[in-house]
Amino acid sequence: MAGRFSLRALYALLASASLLSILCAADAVGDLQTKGRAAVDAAIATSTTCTKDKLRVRKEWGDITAAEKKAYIAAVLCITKAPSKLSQTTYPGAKTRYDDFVAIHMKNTLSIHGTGNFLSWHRYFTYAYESALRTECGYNGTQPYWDWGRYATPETSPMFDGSDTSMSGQGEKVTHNSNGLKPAGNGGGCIASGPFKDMKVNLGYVVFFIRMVE
Ligand SMILES: [Cu+2]
Repeated sequence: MAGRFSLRALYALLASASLLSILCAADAVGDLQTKGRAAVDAAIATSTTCTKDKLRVRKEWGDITAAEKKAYIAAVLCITKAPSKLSQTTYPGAKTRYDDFVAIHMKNTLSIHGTGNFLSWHRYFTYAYESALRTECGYNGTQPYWDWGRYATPETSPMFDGSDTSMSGQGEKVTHNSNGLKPAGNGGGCIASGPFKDMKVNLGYVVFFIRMVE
């Protein structure tokens, strides 16, 4: 029995190590994208409404140029400064156009998470945000994504290295007790580097909203 268990454990270990090596050696997201592209091209070939010029190909942050990163960052900074378009009666906390997206997500949190429409809702939400960057902030690119499996150390990755082509650096080290949402520790302070270090956040933790309806 013990011998059988050991063999099983060894097999499981080898299988997971093998899967891990596949995921690490190949870019799993890139691979999926490459394989899916043939299906997209086939659909475009037979469609009169879905044409190649409308195709938006999203790329991983590490795969886009410094100029593309800066164009995206400029568009996000633009949307954080543009005024809200939502009803101030219904959404008094939304001050900027960026806040509009946060507010809509907060208001719908209980019906779009842990539900069957999770993927479709967030897919459309991402499309709407990407479209707002393009039509309201002059952005010509697509919404970049983060393939977090590529980077063993986030702090040195192109996404979070704190450079002017990153989304931010590490937060300041602040010794704090648990507030019920984040554990006690030495971190979690304001972002001190990168293009968004001075970004003002107008809407807070969704946990307060959840507590209100409980
Ligand atoms: Cu969500």
